[in-house]
Amino acid sequence: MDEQSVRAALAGLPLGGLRYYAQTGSTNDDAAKWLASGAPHLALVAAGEQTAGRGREGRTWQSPAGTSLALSLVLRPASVEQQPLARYTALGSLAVCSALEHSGLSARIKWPNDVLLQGKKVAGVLAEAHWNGERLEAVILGIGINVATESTALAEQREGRLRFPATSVSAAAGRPVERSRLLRAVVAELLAWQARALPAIMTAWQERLAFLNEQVRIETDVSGKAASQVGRVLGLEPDGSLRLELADGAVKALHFGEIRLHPLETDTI
Ligand code: BT5
Repeated sequence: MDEQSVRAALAGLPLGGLRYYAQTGSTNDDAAKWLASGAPHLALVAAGEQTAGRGREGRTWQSPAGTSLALSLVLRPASVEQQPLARYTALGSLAVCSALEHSGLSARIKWPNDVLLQGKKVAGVLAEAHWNGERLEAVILGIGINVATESTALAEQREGRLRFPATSVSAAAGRPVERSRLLRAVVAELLAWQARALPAIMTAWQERLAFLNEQVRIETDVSGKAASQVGRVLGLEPDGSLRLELADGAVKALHFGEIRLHPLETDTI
């Protein structure tokens, strides 16, 4: 995948602009720099490899060369629009799910931001808000996808141990999947989903929610104080919080933040 093939793959899509790097630190950082110099709505940064890819809360994300997709889309909200930040993360996961569904794969969203195929993480989403005082200037929506089968072994090698079992699109599909085709499908879906209204996004998110009606372990780490609890996933609140039924029957809404979710049977780190 080079600049020419990326531009050809994305031809005709109504992007605000496109920058491609064969290798970069982090496409979210590139998009932030672009934003500072006036990146338009729907400006896209894509890279063939990231050397300093970022996950949530200071964690790292591996995008090994030749095997994965790394992209970041700039979304500038209309000035009157006040939407929960969760919406943007949902856009990213939904776009990946829809693109995979076109290839006959059934993806699920592990709340809040992971895309799973066959119960394993295939993609991660990092939505970062950029404020101008009180005003939300833009959200940079970053997506990393494991495409080739080697991507997960390479990621594991570099990370040590992954926080959650990982897979790739090619491994789940049982055949090699071309990165530029998947890139086009994901970007086309991103453009479609970002134009949809909040209720449609929330419904689609809930329909793809992993572990619905299943028991999960929730780990929180608030100011260095770790806690763990078990509950059954009931669904989503209108603002994208996760509705959970605890062992004593109490129903609790979990907000975005320092939360980790694991299914009980594959409890990992
Ligand atoms: C995420 O964070 O899953 C969000 C990842 C977002 C990456 C994209 S790539 C384009 C854009 N530019 C960036 O710099 N970032 C975005 P989180 O839920 O915090 O998961 C991070 C954890 O996933 C790490 O601690 C690792 O254990 C694990 N991990 C790292 N690389 C992985 C990979 N390739 N596949 C599966 N798991 C991985």
